Amino acid sequence: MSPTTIDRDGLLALASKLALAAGNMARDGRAQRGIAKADTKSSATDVVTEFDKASEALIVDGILAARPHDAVIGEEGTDKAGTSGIDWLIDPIDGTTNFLYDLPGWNVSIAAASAQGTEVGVVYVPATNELFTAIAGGGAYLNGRPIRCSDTDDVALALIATGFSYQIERRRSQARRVAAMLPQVRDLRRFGAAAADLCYVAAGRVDAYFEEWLAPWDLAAGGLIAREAGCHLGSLDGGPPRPDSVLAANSLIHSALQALIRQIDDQIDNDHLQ
Ligand code: 2AM
Ligand code: CA
Repeated sequence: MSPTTIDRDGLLALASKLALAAGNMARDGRAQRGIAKADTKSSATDVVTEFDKASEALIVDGILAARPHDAVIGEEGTDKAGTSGIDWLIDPIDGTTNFLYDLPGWNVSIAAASAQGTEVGVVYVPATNELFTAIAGGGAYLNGRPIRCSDTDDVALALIATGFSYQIERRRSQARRVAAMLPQVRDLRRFGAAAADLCYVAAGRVDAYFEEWLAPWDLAAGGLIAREAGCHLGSLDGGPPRPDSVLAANSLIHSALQALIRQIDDQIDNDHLQ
């Protein structure tokens, strides 16, 4: 079912309130108590802490208290169907490795979507007190001030963020690609949190970001924020962005960067066959 009128301002206010509460809870709890124990998920380096679970519980409880008929999906296991036509996608701590090591950049990412696509997105970065927000068609904001992507028009001068999978074989191919890319761009950055990376493209702090094998909750909020900041979002192989392939860049370099990545990948494939 698709809701007839969507209260986007209300959705954004709720998402912002819960992202701030969950992020501050995790930041303060970590500072006061430390991390007692980290479990692993898809690989030995894919971790989850008590704070990931507590953050998700706080957010899900807050959404369902305010909007009991919405659907809610969260990385740490929430999967609740709804009847309102609004679906929430939550990453309660994006960049958990940063969180584990007490590095900045980890964030709380919350998006609400309808059948038309993502309606609102919020990414809160507690270490820097930054709340990135967007409403579909309404622009992107950082702590209430409008943000725009960069206007760098030359890939050779572009500062590019990327990330690597938790799976060893995937990391091997990602390492080959970035080794070939490094001499052809200004530099690379690996901040370690997909949703924040997308917000940094939105704010012009990097010129582009690409990554593969993400999950839907890594992309939903940050993707809307980047798009609303004037960035072009696509996949590495052309067409719309997908969690398993996303390339966000200012529109001046998007296609050239896509072509460079394709050329590098083709070269790697050729070398492999010889
Ligand atoms: P996480 O911290 O929530 O696990 C790191 O490059 C970024 O990609 C982080 O945002 C991380 O999210 C995400 N990520 C890395 N590998 C992933 C995988 N296999 N599945 C989903 N997300 C992944
Ligand atoms: Ca996570």
